[in-house]
Amino acid sequence: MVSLRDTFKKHTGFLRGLKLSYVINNLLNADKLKHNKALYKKYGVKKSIYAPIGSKDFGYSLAGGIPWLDVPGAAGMLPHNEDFKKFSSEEQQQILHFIENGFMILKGFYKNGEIEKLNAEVERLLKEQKTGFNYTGRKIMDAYRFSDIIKNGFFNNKRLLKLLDFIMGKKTIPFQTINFIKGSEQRAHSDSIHMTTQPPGHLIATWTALEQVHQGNGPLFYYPGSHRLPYITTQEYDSGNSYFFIGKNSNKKYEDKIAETIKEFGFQKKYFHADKGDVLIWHANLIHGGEAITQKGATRKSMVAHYFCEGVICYHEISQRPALIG
Ligand SMILES: O=C(O)CCC(=O)C(=O)O
Repeated sequence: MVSLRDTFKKHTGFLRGLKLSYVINNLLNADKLKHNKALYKKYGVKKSIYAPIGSKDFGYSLAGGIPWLDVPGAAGMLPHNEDFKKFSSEEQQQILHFIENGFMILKGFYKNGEIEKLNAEVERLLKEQKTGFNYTGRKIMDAYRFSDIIKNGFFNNKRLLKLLDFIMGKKTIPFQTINFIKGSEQRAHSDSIHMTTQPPGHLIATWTALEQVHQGNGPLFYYPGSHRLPYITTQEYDSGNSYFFIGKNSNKKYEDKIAETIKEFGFQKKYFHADKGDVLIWHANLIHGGEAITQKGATRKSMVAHYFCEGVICYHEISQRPALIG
């Protein structure tokens, strides 16, 4: 007999393409959208907070300002900034590196013992079926919801949040975590198409190595300097979106567009060959992805965390959904 769960699974592809399913989900999560009432007013968006939303609703407006470190000349101002002076000289160098390249690396940010605790937590949550892999088969979403160690030790880590708030020049809001056991093998993309803000660029992400990462187990890759490209939205490629539907191949076409852009600008691919406990922080618009796994059966335990900023509209440009926050 076909179970309800199987029927749902069979149709999730269709439901994910139907804007109405998100509207229903938005209504069911009204509490996580209520902050948008004031924000829509602030940014002049004249639509319901439950309705689909996308870059078309804003035009190309930068009203509200771009992040302070994206403003030309930011690097020259930093040495005079009192809060900047409080970071260690290694962190200061990395912040300057972030401005220029769109990413920074914090070697040994976490101790081995902390990482071992985190790995044990993820294993326990999987074993107890408190969490599992999402539809991609690779991503464990929001494990922090079931574990104080993941939430307080990593996602909301005070030292990390202080740094992120400084980089963004605004208070950051922890949004989601993604744990990987194997490499993602995800094509090159920028997070700004998946987690979008108005004004643009108010998202930041951290990537933590939970074991050693080398060329064989599908390292994270990235293109230094690509964060300076204009933000690519569904208006810059043929998304196939219509009034009722999200284009069936919108994500693939987006990734094709990014592949073309990398070629056109000649960006150089780099890999993050990390040690356990190293953290890489990337800019909302840095192009990155997961390299192919060439060592059969190799694991690549890692955790990504995404942070939005307070006071901006947060949404998902590909699926045209407002972000549920809280
Ligand atoms: O960890 C990876 O392989 C890539 C992760 C990624 O691209 C993302 O979370 O945006």
